[in-house]
Amino acid sequence: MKEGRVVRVDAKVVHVDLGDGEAPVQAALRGSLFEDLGPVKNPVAVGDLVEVDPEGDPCAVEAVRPRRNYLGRVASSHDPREQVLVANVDQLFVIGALKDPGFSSNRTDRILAACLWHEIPAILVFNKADLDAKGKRLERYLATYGDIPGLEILVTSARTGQGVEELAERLRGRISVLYGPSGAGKSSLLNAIQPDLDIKEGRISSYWKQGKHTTTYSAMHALARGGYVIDTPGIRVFRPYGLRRTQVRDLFPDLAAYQGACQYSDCTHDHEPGCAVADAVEEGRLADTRYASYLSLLDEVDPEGAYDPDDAPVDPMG
Ligand SMILES: Nc1nc2c(ncn2[C@@H]2O[C@H](COP(=O)(O)OP(=O)(O)OP(=O)(O)O)[C@@H](O)[C@H]2O)c(=O)[nH]1
Ligand SMILES: [Mg+2]
Ligand SMILES: [Zn+2]
Repeated sequence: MKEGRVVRVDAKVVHVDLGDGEAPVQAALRGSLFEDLGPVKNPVAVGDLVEVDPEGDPCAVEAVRPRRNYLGRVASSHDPREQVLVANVDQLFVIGALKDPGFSSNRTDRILAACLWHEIPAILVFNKADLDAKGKRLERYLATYGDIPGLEILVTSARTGQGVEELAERLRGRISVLYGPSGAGKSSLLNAIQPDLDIKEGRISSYWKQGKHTTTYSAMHALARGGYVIDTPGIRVFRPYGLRRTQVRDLFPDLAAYQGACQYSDCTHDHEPGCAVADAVEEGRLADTRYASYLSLLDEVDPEGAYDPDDAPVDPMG
């Protein structure tokens, strides 16, 4: 039995790097891995440490080691189970473009909240700085994100190389994920850091100003300076899985800073009188986009009252 790291997951096989300098082996998934999954969709994700039997016929993943962390989300609007996106990572870079495609604060804020929830350090990257020559857009976003406790920000351009060296240094020696919408430049940034990765880059639709979902599966790449980085397909929506209503407010540190000033100590900043968060938004001390993201998430995790992850729907076929 050998231990290895999952670097890619296909429908029927996973690609496992055995750390022997050879190309990853392709291993099948044993049916037993799908037992006892509960409301989780996939037993194995990129970044998982697995045991494989390379002599087996077929070579198969026998076991998945316990994860030190992972990022998950609701699988899709048709599938309420949790989809594990990546496992065992040191940090996640949320890549947004300053222009083409437009920056989505709602999606960004949800990913940042999910990273806090899963205890994965997140760094926010504003890419395509070259398309914001006067820095007007950046200025606006820095006003929103610049003071969020614990949030680091990088400004890059895969086109001009701005900030690329900084990003490369942040990746050195760690296991990182690049995550964000299609067309933001995740693959381009990795190629700018290390051209021999030669990852396929897409184009931006000239009409919709959106990416074309060029990267179609998550893949972990080894970096020449040391460390690994996972390039992921562009996402459309991000719905955190299994959150309770009262947990959401702690995942927005800039809002949480006002908690003690609200009239009710357990204020959800939704409808309560004397809410310091609502006041701060009103007075322009807190970005209305952050508040809107918070309220949308609050609304979604708990449309009807108490939410208990143990009651999460389980796939009847599961
Ligand atoms: N002007 C400019 N264009 C960029 C920059 N970074 C990437 N692009 C362009 O944006 C388009 C999309 O880049 P990709 O790297 O494929 O984007 P992605 O985030 O990997 O997209 P998906 O794989 O679809 O999720 C390509 O045409 C790139 O050339 C940048 O910093 N400035
Ligand atoms: Mg890509
Ligand atoms: Zn409040």
